[in-house]
Amino acid sequence: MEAAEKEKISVEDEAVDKNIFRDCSKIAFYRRQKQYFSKKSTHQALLDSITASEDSTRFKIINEASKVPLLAEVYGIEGNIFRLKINEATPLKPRYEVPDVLISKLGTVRLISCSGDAGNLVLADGKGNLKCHITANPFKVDLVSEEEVVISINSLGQLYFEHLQIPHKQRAAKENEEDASIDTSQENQEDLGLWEEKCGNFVDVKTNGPASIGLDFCLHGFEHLYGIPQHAESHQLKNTGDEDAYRLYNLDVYGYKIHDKMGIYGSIPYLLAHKLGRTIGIFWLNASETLVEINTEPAVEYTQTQMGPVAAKQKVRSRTHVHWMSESGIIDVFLLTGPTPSDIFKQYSHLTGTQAMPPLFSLGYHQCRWNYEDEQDVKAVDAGFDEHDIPYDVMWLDIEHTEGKRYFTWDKKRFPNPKRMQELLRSKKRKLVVISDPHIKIDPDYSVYTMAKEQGFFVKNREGGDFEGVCWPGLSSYLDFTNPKVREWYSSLFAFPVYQGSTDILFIWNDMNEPSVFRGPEQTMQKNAIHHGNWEHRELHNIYGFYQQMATAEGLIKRSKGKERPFVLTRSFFAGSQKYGAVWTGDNTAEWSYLKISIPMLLTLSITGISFCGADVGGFIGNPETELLVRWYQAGAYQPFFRGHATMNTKRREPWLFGEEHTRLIREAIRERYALLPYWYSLFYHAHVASQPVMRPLWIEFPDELEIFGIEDEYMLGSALLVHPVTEPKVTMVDVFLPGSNEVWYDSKTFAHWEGGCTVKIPVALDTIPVFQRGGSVVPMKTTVGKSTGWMANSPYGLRVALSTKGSAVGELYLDDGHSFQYLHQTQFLHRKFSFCSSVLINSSADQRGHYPSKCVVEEILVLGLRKEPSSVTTHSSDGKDQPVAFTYCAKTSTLSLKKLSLNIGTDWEVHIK
Ligand code: NBV
Repeated sequence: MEAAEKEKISVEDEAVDKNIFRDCSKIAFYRRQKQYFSKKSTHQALLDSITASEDSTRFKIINEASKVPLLAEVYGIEGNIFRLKINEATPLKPRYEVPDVLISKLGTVRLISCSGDAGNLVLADGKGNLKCHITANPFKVDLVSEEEVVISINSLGQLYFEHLQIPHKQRAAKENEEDASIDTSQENQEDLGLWEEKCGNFVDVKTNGPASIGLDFCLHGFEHLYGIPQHAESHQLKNTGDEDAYRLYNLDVYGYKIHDKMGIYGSIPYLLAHKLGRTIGIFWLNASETLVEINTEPAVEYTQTQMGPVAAKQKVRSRTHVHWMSESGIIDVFLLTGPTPSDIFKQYSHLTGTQAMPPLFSLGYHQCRWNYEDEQDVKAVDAGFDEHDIPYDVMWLDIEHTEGKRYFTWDKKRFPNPKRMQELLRSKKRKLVVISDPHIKIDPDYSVYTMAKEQGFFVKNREGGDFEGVCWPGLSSYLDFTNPKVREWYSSLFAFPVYQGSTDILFIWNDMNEPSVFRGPEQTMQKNAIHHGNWEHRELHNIYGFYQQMATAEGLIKRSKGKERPFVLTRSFFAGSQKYGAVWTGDNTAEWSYLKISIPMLLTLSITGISFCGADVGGFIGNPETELLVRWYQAGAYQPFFRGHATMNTKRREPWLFGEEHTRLIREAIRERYALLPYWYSLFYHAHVASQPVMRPLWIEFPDELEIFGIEDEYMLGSALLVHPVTEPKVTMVDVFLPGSNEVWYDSKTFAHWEGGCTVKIPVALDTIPVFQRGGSVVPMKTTVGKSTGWMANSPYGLRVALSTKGSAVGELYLDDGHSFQYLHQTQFLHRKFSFCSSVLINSSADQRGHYPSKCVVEEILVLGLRKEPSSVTTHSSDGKDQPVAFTYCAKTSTLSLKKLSLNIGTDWEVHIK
């Protein structure tokens, strides 16, 4: 082990060192904004300066104290989205505007000025769906949708904009006095961190001086807010008060504390709010350090005496104030007006793109450990799965597989023949994932380093040399992924002839890309490091990891000449990362509380676009007790990205090391995952084409049920399955809330059923995973489970039809080759629709464009909730042939079971029950 590594591990064996990481009170721009508001100076919109172009309306805003003009631009965007940009009208130099996140062509909707004068102005889209009322003094915007004020901007007057200035030392004292918006007096300089700011032992020298921005939003009638990952916190956002805030700053926090608002690996500055009848979203497109304060004012009922005689009783709606503050950049905010949760997901993906369609193998089980030691180890672990009849798809290699942490190389002693090892995995229809971090060892004999060095591809320090920081390989430089040329070059490193020892079953894991810099301020890069285009790191810190994953995914696509779908897991992420692959929740701990928090953490990622997300099964740090490990496998089997992982000094924990009974339980959990793969894959297709999250909080499916808006110990997978993982030790009973008073729910194993709208007590043993199928749904499954997804390509399907209270059900199945882009370019896919109505189950096409020569048949059909035993069951094929079918009926559970069928999945047919 090298020195850098030893040091890191010994530091990190301790819990999170709070002294390394900052809270709001230590962040200068937060303190500055707070101080400013106590002075109450306002902004005025100069509405007589208004100009309109094809796609935007512009006007100036003046701060009454500084008199510095700001330029506001208002846009209507297709799909009921409103965009407000505020920048300095004439900045000393350009301010950073986040590129590459918005998908290329945002259709704009022309906003027409309907009425107004210099004091007020109303803009509306042609259809009158969206109106925006601008008040000049003090500046305020009300967003009106369907005649209801939904969001007000700057109603608390927290618009804040530090204009770029000539460095104070060069500035005339007179000028200094004139600017009353910021107290720049000498004694206040250091405390306010205007030109310099301390962070631990570091001094952040700010060439551009203070440049922070802020704005408040009032959400009328909303008390339930969600989003802004990543925090190890509850799904529903909490009130922060005035001295705390959710922090968005990508940091490597080993063993992060739970129920904390500190920033961890990734940031998505996107918040959702939901109330009865409407869901909205605020997307704050800024990649610098960002803080979000949330404060809800509950509804108040005033009595006659308080309000006077006018109204006997008046109710003031609840509202929530959201205050965004960023260290630099511009104000560029998108307001998504819903009104339904489904609309919100479409609106957000219209801006940032949808979830990449994952290759099928990546929805199987992944086996990881830091580290699988050598080829022998890999072989033995791989064989262990077969010996114990446990399906798995992917073997993972952590940093030790490389030659001294030089990515794209292999440790020759441990992995003398990487291709041979991959051929072994290939013969089992399995894959390999290896790690590739963004730091590059400074070593003149390492070709990746020398090539990058020669081309000037590293992030620079203030002095113009390459930035150097310590990470796993020792002293390293960091690739500047913000530069498109660097991305292009980096992606070319994945070409098979360049990446020696790689084959087409090798996929990639990007870690440490916050970026993590040992001994750096808060374990990351200095904010004044310099990127492509001469931008400081502070401007774009939160998007660094996004770019690495983008370049990696492009590399994997390119190596296959555009044919194959990539798989890239990233630790750091930003808005839009969903387009490039999967995200996991980093270094969690093998404790029950971390299993529990994985649910809200994943729900939050899911509703902010990242459907493909997961948490390390078993907990990365420490040794889970056996019961916890089993429960974690059971939960992980029902979470989108399913990978077991453990850190280096932990005991081995392959699924068969805990005695026969526990091996059986883990095998069962993993097999349940594999049996449900057709459903998972169809959900991912839906996320990919229709923007709907795979893992859903209950409020999305039941938006009119106030009592469930805060539930986060259970969730929906798609709209058909409700999962309530057991997350506590020695539990014999769990309380499961089954929503919907008109719904019926079926236990997925026993087929017992309950009416919705109440909490039921479900007895649980160690082999119970509480999963319920919603009446009215059809879930496609596989009837047999193989060694890996590859073995199951042609295996038969089963359909589990759960009838609604009205005796009907619908569902879908999507399938394709599971790995290529042919589904997109050649419409090589099948998208089938199942509907059960009036005792007939129909398999029909859901998308006529698709065609795929599947040999698969539907072998089993289970109908749950069929009240009467049928007298006959016949299949009816599209060529007009009818055939009687043998069936069994269980009166106790009202279940009809059809077996040994042979109905082609891709053709139209019907099953008639009489
Ligand atoms: O590469 C080693 C680990 C990795 O196993 C883990 O999953 C990452 O979250 N990595 C962090 C770096 C070091 C952790 C102490």
